[in-house]
Amino acid sequence: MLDLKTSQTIKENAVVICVLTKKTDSLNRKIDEINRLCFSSDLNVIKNFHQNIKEFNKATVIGSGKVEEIKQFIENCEEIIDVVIVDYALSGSQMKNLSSAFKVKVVDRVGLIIDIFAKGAKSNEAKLQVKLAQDQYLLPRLSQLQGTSGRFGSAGVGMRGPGETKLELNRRVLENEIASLKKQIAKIKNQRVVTKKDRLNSNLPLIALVGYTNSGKSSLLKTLTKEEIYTDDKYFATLDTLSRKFRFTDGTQAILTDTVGFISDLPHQLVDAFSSTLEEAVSADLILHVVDISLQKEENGMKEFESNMKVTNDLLDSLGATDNRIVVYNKCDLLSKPILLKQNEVLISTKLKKGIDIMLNKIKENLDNLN
Ligand SMILES: Nc1nc2c(ncn2[C@@H]2O[C@H](COP(=O)(O)OP(=O)(O)OP(=O)(O)O)[C@@H](O)[C@H]2O)c(=O)[nH]1
Ligand SMILES: [Mg+2]
Repeated sequence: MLDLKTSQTIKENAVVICVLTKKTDSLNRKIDEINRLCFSSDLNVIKNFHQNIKEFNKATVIGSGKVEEIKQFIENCEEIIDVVIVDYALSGSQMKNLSSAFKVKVVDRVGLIIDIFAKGAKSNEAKLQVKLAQDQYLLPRLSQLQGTSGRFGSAGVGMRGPGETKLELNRRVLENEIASLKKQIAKIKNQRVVTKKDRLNSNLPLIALVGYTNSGKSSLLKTLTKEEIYTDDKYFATLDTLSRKFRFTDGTQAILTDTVGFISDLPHQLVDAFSSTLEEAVSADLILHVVDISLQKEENGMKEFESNMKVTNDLLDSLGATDNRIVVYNKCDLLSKPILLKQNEVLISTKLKKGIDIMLNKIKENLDNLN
């Protein structure tokens, strides 16, 4: 069995199954994204399989022929396959059935994303939030997953970090822990409200950097504040809300807040668990919606950056965020053609430090209009 303590240095081999359920699902985009999630979780993808689901199989999601094909591949593969990643939200019994068929552990999209969060959580608050998400993910699956951990077990990835010993727990203990975690998170949230009031007393406007994961939010904060801020070409590099004061050239100041990135089908357990963090970001006076404009590949009538924007806007709307938003198209250094901009849009490159002054003028103008 993989030693979880050293799992950051050992790469597990994975087989990926991409499940397409809607006509509008774009295969290449979905495969790209799930592979990037695997990369962000230090998995080594050996092979990708996919299936268009027409008749939904309740027991295994994918059809029995596909299960057999993948089983054969795993058995005959030269590499030892440690895990099968299914790009779909599986129930506990579906996970168990697939795991028994493949004889390796099976992890779904939700488990994989929670796992990336578990590995990246640094602050006490982020750790508590991830633990809550893990517990809420595990609770409805507990009875199926109990006793199945280990080499051929269902759980593994998705259960690292704070919650890795959970399978020994019973339902009652887990429920108590969930209640206690919620209390602890609420307490931190209250402390934050006080801190925020202090800020509001100082009358500084709050600007939140929001957007799809890997769009360049932290890079922009780094460029603006000239501070050492962690950025990485991996999904979910940032898990903690980070706020910094910023001074405009006329001497006025604002508070800039960087936060966790969005992704399509962001697990609801994570949205719930991180709600206090997200609320803080979305209660800002102005939202800078950072977009990776280099994602120009078009499928099913929509460019990738456009569908990422839709995911972000939908989540912002559902969280009740202000519609005072400026769209910051980042990574323009990777664009081969110029693009037309609307009134509330700017084009920048944090890499080449291009367009930053124009963006700052737009932000200043927007904030001045709020007063
Ligand atoms: N070419 C290019 N790359 C950029 C630019 N801005 C950021 N990047 C790269 O994009 C990757 C993601 O940047 P981050 O700033 O970590 O993105 P983020 O939005 O904070 O991502 P998460 O925290 O994971 O949600 C990094 O590898 C950056 O170096 C840019 O203007 N041009
Ligand atoms: Mg970041």
